[in-house]
Amino acid sequence: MPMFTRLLVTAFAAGLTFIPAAFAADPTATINKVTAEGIGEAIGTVTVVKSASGAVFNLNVKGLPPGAHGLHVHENGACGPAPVNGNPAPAIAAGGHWDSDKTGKHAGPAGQGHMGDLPVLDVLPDGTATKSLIAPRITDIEKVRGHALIIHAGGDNYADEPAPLGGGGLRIACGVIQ
Ligand SMILES: [Cu+2]
Repeated sequence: MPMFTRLLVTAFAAGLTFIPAAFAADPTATINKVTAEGIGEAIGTVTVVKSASGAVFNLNVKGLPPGAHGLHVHENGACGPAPVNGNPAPAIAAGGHWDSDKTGKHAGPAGQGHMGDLPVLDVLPDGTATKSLIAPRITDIEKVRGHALIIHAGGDNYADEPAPLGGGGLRIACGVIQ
């Protein structure tokens, strides 16, 4: 076989060896601050990994107000502002909570509501949070790709009462999971 052809065959065989492995990186997102004006500075990352207990959201963020914050996977892979009652509001483009089972209810990570209901994110007094949070019902981590991770201004009581969607209110940070 001529050298040129032999090289091609060798390269093709090597390609066949590697392509099926597909370099399947875990789902990940850069998280940015969000305001009514748009998408702001990057404040950290999330990577989603599989475990026997469900999907694990490994968060590493900074620059947030200390305390408890509602944390959810929202439906759309977008973080831009959009009008609410005529006024622009942060990250409305992300849509509502990711609700793949069409439950229409917010029930927290252990409940039978939105698939995107995650554990509350506790931010330290210095504004940082480095956490591994488990979503027991998300068994296929590939399904979180194309959705947005949202951090809310307020906490989350894992219910729609007394306030809808856990009461977290405004969206303060967002990242599109890819
Ligand atoms: Cu949310």
